[in-house]
Amino acid sequence: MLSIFSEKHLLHGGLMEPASDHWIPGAESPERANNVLAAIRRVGFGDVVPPDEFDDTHILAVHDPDYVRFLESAWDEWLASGEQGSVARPYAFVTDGMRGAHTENIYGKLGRYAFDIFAPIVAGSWQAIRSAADVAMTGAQHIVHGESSAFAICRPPGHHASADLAGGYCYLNNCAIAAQSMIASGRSKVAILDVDYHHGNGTQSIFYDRDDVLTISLHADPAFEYPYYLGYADERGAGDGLGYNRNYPLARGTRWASYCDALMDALQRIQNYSPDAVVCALGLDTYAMDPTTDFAIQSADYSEMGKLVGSLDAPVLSVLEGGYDIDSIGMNTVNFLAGLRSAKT
Ligand code: SP5
Ligand code: ZN
Repeated sequence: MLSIFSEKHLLHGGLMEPASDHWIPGAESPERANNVLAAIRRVGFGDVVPPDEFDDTHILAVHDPDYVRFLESAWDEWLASGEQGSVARPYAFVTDGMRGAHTENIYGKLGRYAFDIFAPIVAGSWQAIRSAADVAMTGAQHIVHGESSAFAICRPPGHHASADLAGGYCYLNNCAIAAQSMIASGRSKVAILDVDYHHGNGTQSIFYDRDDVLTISLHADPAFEYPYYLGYADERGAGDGLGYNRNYPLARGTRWASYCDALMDALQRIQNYSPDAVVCALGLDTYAMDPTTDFAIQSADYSEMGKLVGSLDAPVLSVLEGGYDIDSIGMNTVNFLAGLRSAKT
């Protein structure tokens, strides 16, 4: 199976994040993608290639053009405003009844285009963000050209990013961009299966009123876990999209047995949809030892997970999302991909 990787992800790094009364190293670190790449090389899993460069067409089909231009210019605008330091981070956000569109202040814009404080911008962020979208689109093109599987090593991740909001370490929605590029290449139906520990709120929002992209997410119940405000079972889509979104909120401490039951139900729904292609938002933060989450999936379970996803009667593009146990993210990713590949051959 071909993997796509861009060194430019390194330009988005050195970040810290708040933990109660102090700052800690950001969980979404460059080491994550580096360790995934190293594991793929170590086991000789397949070729790794750099991304092709695409224009903005598919990005602008799922994101607000003003938002995309803001991400691109935010660092320069922040510097031009006279700020000093290495990180631009929002802290004031637009809520109902407030007017988001009017401010010209850089912090006003940072907050207008984010829903939390976990998507800061540093000097090289845009280059990494934009390259991750190219990584995803390159993977999508391999699927369109007839490959049965491919793996996009995207960093930063994307599934929390909506049409015009960054958050949860995400800026551009790599999975949504990949799915959109497949649609633009003539696939009439694409399914996105999100197995990250957190609800794929951005992906859900982007496709909520569409029936050409089925969105399904298995995740920790937002009643107790981030992102709290979306990801409940009664969110089923709207308008043309009614019936084309499905959420599987799962309990704290979920183990493979019950995860597998939910996954089989999700896979049956995808099979009933008979998509031309599947995009799997591959978060490894369901892992039992992940320092930031509370599920109990074991390393060997990822092989089974990959086999089940690979049993779908459609090609599968896997796209890296979360996963914060640095020592095991590589092994767990390779286990998933090897399981998937074994089902495809
Ligand atoms: C792509 C992805 O997996 N994003 C995850 C973003 C989750 N961010 C949550 C931040 C939580 C901050 N830590 C709170 C500690 C409470 N004990
Ligand atoms: Zn996650």
